[in-house]
Amino acid sequence: MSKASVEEIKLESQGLRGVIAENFADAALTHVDDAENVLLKFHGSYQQDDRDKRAALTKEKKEKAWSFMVRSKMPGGRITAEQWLIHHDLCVLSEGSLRLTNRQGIQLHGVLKGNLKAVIAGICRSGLTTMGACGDVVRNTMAPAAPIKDAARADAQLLSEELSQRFLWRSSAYADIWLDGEKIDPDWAQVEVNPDVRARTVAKDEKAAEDPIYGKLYLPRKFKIGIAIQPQNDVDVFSQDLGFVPHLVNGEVEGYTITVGGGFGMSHGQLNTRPFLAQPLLYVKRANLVDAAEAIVTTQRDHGNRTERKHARMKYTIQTMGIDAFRAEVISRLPGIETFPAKPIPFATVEDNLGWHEQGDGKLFCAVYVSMGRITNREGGPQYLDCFNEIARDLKLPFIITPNTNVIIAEIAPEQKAAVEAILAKHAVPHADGMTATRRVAHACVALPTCGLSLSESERALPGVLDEFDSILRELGLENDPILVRMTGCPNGCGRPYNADFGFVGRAPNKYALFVGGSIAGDRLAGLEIKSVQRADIAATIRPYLEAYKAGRTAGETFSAWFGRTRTNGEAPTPEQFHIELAERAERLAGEKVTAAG
Ligand code: SRM
Ligand code: SF4
Repeated sequence: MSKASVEEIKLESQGLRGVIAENFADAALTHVDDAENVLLKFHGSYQQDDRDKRAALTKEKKEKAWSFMVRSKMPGGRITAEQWLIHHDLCVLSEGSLRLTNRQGIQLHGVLKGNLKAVIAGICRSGLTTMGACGDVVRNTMAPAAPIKDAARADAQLLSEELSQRFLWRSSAYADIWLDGEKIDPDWAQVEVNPDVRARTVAKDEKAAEDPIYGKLYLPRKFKIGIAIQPQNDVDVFSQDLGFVPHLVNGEVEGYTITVGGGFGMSHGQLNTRPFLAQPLLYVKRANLVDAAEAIVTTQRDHGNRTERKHARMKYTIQTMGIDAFRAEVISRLPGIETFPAKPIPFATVEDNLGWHEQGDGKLFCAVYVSMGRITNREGGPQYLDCFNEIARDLKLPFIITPNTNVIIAEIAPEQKAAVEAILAKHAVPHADGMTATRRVAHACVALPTCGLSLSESERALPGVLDEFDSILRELGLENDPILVRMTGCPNGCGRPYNADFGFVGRAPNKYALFVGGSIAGDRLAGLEIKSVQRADIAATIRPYLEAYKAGRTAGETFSAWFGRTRTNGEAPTPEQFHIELAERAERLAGEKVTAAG
């Protein structure tokens, strides 16, 4: 019998139920089969194996070291002290650390099959959820991290909660499998949108019924939403399937510009796959925004490619339909709702506001740098696990996970500042002030040893690469210049490398494709500069770029602006530039000219 496709698995799953419960009830099974693994993603978990052990186990003809990754969702990265403490305590049922994600979620790795139910139930009882953290549905909604009390930020956070609520999948399978049927709505699913919406979307017992938004087939592929407030693009809004940017009139949010079609996954050498930045679609008044989001999600549901998963993201749907036809389709799904042309949305940076800041209501927040988003106690280094545990336990302060995988400690009364500082110092948590601007904003995806798709190291490699960057930057006096470096272990692009100044994309062990020429504002794609750089050659490879920048920049010019001015004429890379390195392309073009002339 041929292997069922993902579409068939979804269709036959009875509301994403499958036989997950039976699989987990059978203690003799060490892992689940492919179909159950597909469904498990919608519940917020991935089956993985320890790749550090894989080769030795294979050699000994032993089974892989199976375990599960569990991903918690929290719109805008908001997590209370109690919820943090619950995640902290759940670490004992995992490999022992928490991994902050660059979509403001939290992952636990290495959860054994027998512990998965307890971990998911624990997260749900904390008031958060893992439902829809992965799978072909709307994922965790991102929102600006900084808890500054102003109208735009308050509304962006509320919107992220409304969107999360609207796009939760509806089936009792989740409660039945993980919570023994108990209904637990996460805190943010209690937000009232309006009575009609609430009545339609609140969790119901719909055992085999069709999901009101997703139908029986759910979406063709994952779907990501982010909200950004100018000029800070911390959520990397142009990398999202669907982005929102608020506009204020008389100090109140009047409406949002909507962007669509961002997405970063590609495959090395497969010319029909590539990253895209989102493009403007419409401007919509605030009251109609969640409905507009639903019109876009259902357009993708109905027009997305369901035969080729590599072409199923909304970025390809828009390329196939054309942005004008896509817009017309969305508008046709919004009868009676007025839409307007998108407004300009210039941004300045994707950075977090690291360090201490005022919230604007008399309280303070402190954004703490977390190396590679890994909350662990490092031998001879920062004791992140103990530090945040103590702050949550003793000071009861809420946290916010940032899109650059750092932690904001929020709602700090001025008289608590010294206590926070003391706990950070006691646990050797570094202050971002002494760091290069590059280190402050750099990010790597998880990759080895847990990610089944990684081709090279990323989280474990970037700190060393940053040491090399740091030493060149300090030597050249560029330590305060914002130069965006990102790394991923494979071309799927989880570390968002394709809009960085320098993006390292894993090809093979110790080998990276080098993309150069994105932008610190996240609004320009980088092109493939060198197909394969050995890990050991990275420092020598980047040095000439930094030297040329130092020599050629005008006063105050960022690396991104300099590269655009001198190397690409400010133009985005052509589609083929994601696959063919610049030198090779230049040669080929020169060859074509010779042929044409001859
Ligand atoms: Fe991702 C798959 C980790 C953000 C694009 N991503 C994966 C998996 C689940 C591997 C797998 O499918 O077996 C990784 C689990 C590794 C592990 O061991 O933990 C994984 N992705 C991550 C995280 C944890 C990286 C991080 O360092 O933070 C991020 C989780 C965010 C979250 O909380 O939901 C994460 N992934 C991203 C992003 C960035 C973003 O969303 O802002 C992208 C690029 C944007 C995009 O989606 O286009 C991204 N991940 C992918 C893709 C490529 C999708 C595509 O369109 O081709 C895959 C592979 C896939 O879906 O087939 C993937
Ligand atoms: Fe894994 Fe690749 Fe994503 Fe990194 S980019 S986490 S290696 S899928």
